[in-house]
Amino acid sequence: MATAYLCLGSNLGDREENLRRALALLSPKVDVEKLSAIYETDPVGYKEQPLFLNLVCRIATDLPPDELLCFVKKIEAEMGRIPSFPNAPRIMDIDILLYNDTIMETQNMSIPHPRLRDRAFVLIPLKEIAPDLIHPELDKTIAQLANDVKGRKGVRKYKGGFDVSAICRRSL
Ligand code: PH2
Ligand code: MG
Ligand code: MG
Repeated sequence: MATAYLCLGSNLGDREENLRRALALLSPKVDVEKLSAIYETDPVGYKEQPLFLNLVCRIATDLPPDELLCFVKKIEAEMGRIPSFPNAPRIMDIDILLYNDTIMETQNMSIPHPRLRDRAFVLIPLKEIAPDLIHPELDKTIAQLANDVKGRKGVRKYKGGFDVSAICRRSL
């Protein structure tokens, strides 16, 4: 079994329901072990689009990285995501942040996620569930990276949110 971390994001349609549905679709191939809170976040990159809801989860899986990527892409497509320009609004985006201590780069994916280090909307939720985790390339903890990242004001705890215990028994 491998341990990996995923970031989920949605800024179209019923964002909360989209997160809930994506988490449900991840099992049974992926065991969602731990979930952050949901955060409402200012769009990064292309700014003229709705606010995102983001969360991060820790998963256990037997899928190797390339199969995990195929699996999450399939969920995005099943949920109605239409391929568009980079950073475009989306019903669902599922990014693989970390996979064990793996450092790898292929045509389709890089692990750790190359923009993890710059993104407050990833680092702040990730710090909530894995503050002491070491980024295998940067040799810094997630807490250190989250405390130093720019744009922290653009990441706010979301007031709504579903009962995570229904999805994940070991969540916060
Ligand atoms: N995803 C992006 C680009 N910008 N901004 C926020 N706040 N949240 C995201 O999930 C996000 C983004 C590309 O995947
Ligand atoms: Mg993304
Ligand atoms: Mg993506």
